[in-house]
Amino acid sequence: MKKTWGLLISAVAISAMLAGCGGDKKEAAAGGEQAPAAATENAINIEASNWKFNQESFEVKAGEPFTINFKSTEGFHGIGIEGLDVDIQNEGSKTMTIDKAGEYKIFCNVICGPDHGKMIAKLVVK
Ligand SMILES: [Cu+2]
Repeated sequence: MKKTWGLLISAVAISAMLAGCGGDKKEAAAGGEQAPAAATENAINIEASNWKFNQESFEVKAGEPFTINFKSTEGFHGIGIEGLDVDIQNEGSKTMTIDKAGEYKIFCNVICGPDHGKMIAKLVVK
């Protein structure tokens, strides 16, 4: 009898774990930019200060929706990404899917000061 209980409890625990991480995969197939930010599991957090971004490169997966969360933590900055429709100033989010792997240049799109030109990072799509 004790063994049965043990099995039952672990079965319940396992199914709870599976339920926990199985959700929301349907969104991925749709692609596009309409999905609300909360629907994506993948997010990159880009922060800008005088005069740099918080990371030199950011990585996302090709064909999977992701959300860019951008924030200026010091000064007033923005981001654009070469070849992509990204244009955020000061603070904001954008959800998108990039199908083509490659490297995209992230730059500050606000003339923010003397070292504005140094505000460059990379978006690596794998
Ligand atoms: Cu700038």
